[in-house]
Amino acid sequence: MERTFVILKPNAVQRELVGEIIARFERRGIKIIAMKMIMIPREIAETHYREHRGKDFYVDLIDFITSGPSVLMVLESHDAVRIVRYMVGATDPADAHPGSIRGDFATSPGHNMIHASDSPEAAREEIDLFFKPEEIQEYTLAVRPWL
Ligand code: 3AN
Repeated sequence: MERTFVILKPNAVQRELVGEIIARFERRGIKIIAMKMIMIPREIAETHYREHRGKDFYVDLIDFITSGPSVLMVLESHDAVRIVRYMVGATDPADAHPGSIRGDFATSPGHNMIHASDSPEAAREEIDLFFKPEEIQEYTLAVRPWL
């Protein structure tokens, strides 16, 4: 089993697409093991997006991700990182396939709806940045005990 970290960005909340996006993960058979809605503090956003510091979209990115509540999740499945990244689609929604979350709901790279970790190492780091260990639930799904 592998874990990945997802942010439903402020525009997902504003456009009332949170349930729609979560349902896609549930239907796929991916287990939600942590979830919360928070205003991401600026300092945490700057740590999370540190690799983009200095790029022309950096300030807009930090302003946007801290502009309203986001929904944060830890998801678990076989190959969670690759499966969720594929469901999310390309960074630029113009390149994201229809059927992917960005391909169905987003048009702008700056407001592309959702973040998902790009490697298991990044997932571990991001989960540690955003969640306390006690906020993560270890449980078995009664109907799908293999998950
Ligand atoms: P991804 O979220 O697909 O892993 P990254 O890590 O390259 O993409 O970029 C992180 C975030 O920075 C993106 N989700 C997007 O919000 C923003 N971003 C990336 N590239 C651009 C761009 N060219 N213009 C505006 N925002 C961008």
